[in-house]
Amino acid sequence: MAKPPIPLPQLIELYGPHLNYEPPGGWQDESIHPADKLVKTHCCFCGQQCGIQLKVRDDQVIGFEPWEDFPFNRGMLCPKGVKRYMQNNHTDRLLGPLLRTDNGFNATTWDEALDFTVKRIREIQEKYGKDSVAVYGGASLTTEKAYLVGKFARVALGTKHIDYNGRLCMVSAGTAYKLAFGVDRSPNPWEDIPKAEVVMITGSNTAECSPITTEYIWRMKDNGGKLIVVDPRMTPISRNNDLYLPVRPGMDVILYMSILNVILREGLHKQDFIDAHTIGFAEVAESVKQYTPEVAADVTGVPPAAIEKAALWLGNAGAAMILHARGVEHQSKGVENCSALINICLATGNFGREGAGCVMITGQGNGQGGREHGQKCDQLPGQRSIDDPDGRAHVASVWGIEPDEIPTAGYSAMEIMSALHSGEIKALVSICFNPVISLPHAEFTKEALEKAEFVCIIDPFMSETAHYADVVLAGSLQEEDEGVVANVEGRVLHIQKCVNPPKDARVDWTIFVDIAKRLGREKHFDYHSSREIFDELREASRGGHADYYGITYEKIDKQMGVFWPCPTLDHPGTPRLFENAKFFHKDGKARFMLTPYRESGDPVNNEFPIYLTTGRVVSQYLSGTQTRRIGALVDMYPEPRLEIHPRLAKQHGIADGDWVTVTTRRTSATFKAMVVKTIRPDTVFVPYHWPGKKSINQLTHRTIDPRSKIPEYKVSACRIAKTTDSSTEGGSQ
Ligand SMILES: Nc1nc2c(c(=O)[nH]1)N[C@H]1C(S)=C(S)[C@@H](COP(=O)(O)OP(=O)(O)OC[C@H]3O[C@@H](n4cnc5c(=O)[nH]c(N)nc54)[C@H](O)[C@@H]3O)O[C@H]1N2
Ligand SMILES: Nc1nc2c(c(=O)[nH]1)N[C@H]1C(S)=C(S)[C@@H](COP(=O)(O)OP(=O)(O)OC[C@H]3O[C@@H](n4cnc5c(=O)[nH]c(N)nc54)[C@H](O)[C@@H]3O)O[C@H]1N2
Ligand code: SF4
Ligand SMILES: [Mo]
Repeated sequence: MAKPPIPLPQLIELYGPHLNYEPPGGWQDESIHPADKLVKTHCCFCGQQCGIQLKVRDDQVIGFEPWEDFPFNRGMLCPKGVKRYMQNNHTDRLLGPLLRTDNGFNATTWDEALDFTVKRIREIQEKYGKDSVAVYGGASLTTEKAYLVGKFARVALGTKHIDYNGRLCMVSAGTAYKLAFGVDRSPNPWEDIPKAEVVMITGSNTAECSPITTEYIWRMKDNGGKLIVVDPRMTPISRNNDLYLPVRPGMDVILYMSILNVILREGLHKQDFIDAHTIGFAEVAESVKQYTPEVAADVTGVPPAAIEKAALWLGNAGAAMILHARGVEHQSKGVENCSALINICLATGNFGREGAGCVMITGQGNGQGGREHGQKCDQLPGQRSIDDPDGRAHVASVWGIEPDEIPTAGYSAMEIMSALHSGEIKALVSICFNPVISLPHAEFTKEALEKAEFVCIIDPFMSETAHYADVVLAGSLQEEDEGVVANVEGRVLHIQKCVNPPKDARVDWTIFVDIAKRLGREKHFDYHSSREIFDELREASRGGHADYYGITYEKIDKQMGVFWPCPTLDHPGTPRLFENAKFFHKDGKARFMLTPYRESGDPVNNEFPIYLTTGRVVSQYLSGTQTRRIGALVDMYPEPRLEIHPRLAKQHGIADGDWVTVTTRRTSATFKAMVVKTIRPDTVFVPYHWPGKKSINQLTHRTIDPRSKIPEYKVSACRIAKTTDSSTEGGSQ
């Protein structure tokens, strides 16, 4: 029977008065409330993983100091980093487990919540088989937790269906990099960026989403380098660019093939490098012949002269870098887009040297580390393929089981939600993931969760997805446990435990250990600290591409981070991959990949003539569960606005601040217009951090890239109309 969502419970009624520490003079007022200690750790939000010192008093985070010695951000922080300390004591923190009843959620004991969870898992698995229970993990978790979630699914539950929210994020890049190089990591340390003569940034709102990277770009410009920006919107990074290519959403691959066309036409490719270090050039060279700048201009909306200029700059540079993010990856041809960028860098010999490379700007806090050690449906620790017999044997020996006991590859995140919707999967255990807001076509997600026979959510906050749960387990925040993460560069960092979780909330990994014990698998989950999990992970990753064996907490502290692979204890780590153009495929060579154009899964036509694209703003983070609770951030950008060009606005009689109804093939929603000259006149943009009627994911579609399985958030087709009725706007659920 379908179970409807329960509205937000009154947490005060459930838990009684909160433990909050809110000094009258403000948390930052040192004279009134001096800190007990300053802890050097990292920001919990994006993949930049800025170093920060958190101020702690009475087991509460009360403020911060910059950490100027940490080399990546040298004390700099963005608005989210500055305010992140406010989440630790927030009145909305879940302070213990909750159970669904006929009258809403009731507070309960951990024993009761965990016993019930295990009872339901057992009943469902006995009735429908092991694979009827799926697990969702997340890339805000430390690597220890991410590793444990993968092991928990396969060893404690015995299910093959385990995947994570990074599936909505960098997987197109990951797939393309594995195909080209045999490994999934940005090849360059960020210190390479200022050394490039030309940098092309595409599909990245760098200044708002990877703010510290902006400073590396300015340094490149100060050194005399040139900046090319490709985006349907002129975001803040393009205010100082030397060349701007206003690509039409979803047409990237043609633009990049055209750039390669000009490079080859002008003979700017490096034939010696291509012959010595790559495979597949001839087919790719042939495939780009048809995309002259004139042909490409018609489709992409980028003038031929701009394509020529970009190609000449990239082709003539002694060292060039391409940086890309979700703008190219969130497409049903996200893999092709990334491969086309890699092809440009391979053809121009831009790998394995300072200031030369193609790099993805990983988004989530532990987006890199979270995708290396087995919470992906097709992967085992060390970035091993789950199909690789040697890898399975190695991991099984570390886990103390037979290789055959490790399930085969299961469904990806989107496919798990589809299988919940169709009834093939009956139950979901989800940590650190808020699919009701973050998956496309929200109505479908809600239907799927209502159909599920059992949903268990582990989160520090009552996320919108937790409203659909049978059990909500109060988990921990990043500052409440020790562990490691890997930043955008592949630099492994040490997260310090600053405080304990409040009241009866628990450190995440202990929850999995307790469930595993109740399932009779205690032998395989006998951990007493994060360090013990890390030590096992080091062994499990040993010999894989993402080899962590030589990394220790102490070494990270001493070196301010260790870049993987790091195979032995005396190995210093590997900041730049592919030195001397040696790639990770067995023959050491990189692969050119063919990148044929395909139509978007939601094409524009007469009925839906406008492109809708979605993304972020600087003050909010992802589904907003954390940042929508921090008033100072909410004030910066309180609600989603629809960015629209004055020309398109005029055609529809829309002025700045008017209500606009946007309709896609799914449904309609209403947003306030923000008329700006910085967006293509055939495209509108809405950020996605809000729930309910403010959620743009009501309108997006579920087409996925066939190889990476990423949704096409960046390309939908819509029509718009001015409305005076804002009744479809607002509301929370
Ligand atoms: N403030 C803030 N920072 C964040 C996050 C956050 O939520 N808030 N999240 C983090 C995470 S998980 C991620 S993944 C990153 C995301 O970081 P980004 O990828 O930089 O951010 P997005 O806003 O998703 O999209 C990037 C750009 O793609 C452009 N774009 C849209 N369609 C197309 C297209 O068809 N082609 C091209 N070339 N570009 C297109 C958009 O206009 C946008 O400027 O940010 C991380 N940092
Ligand atoms: N339309 C549109 N949709 C998008 C995107 C887009 O550009 N456009 N971007 C996509 C991208 S790139 C991403 S990464 C996804 C992100 O989408 P989600 O992963 O769903 O978003 P988060 O807000 O990270 O949700 C994570 C949940 O984990 C909880 N959490 C945070 N830290 C911890 C922890 O340490 N322990 C536990 N137990 N819980 C924790 C938070 O409270 C939150 O409820 O959204 C995707 N959705
Ligand atoms: S959100 Fe990202 S850029 Fe901002 S302070 Fe945190 S880690 Fe740094
Ligand atoms: Mo992301």
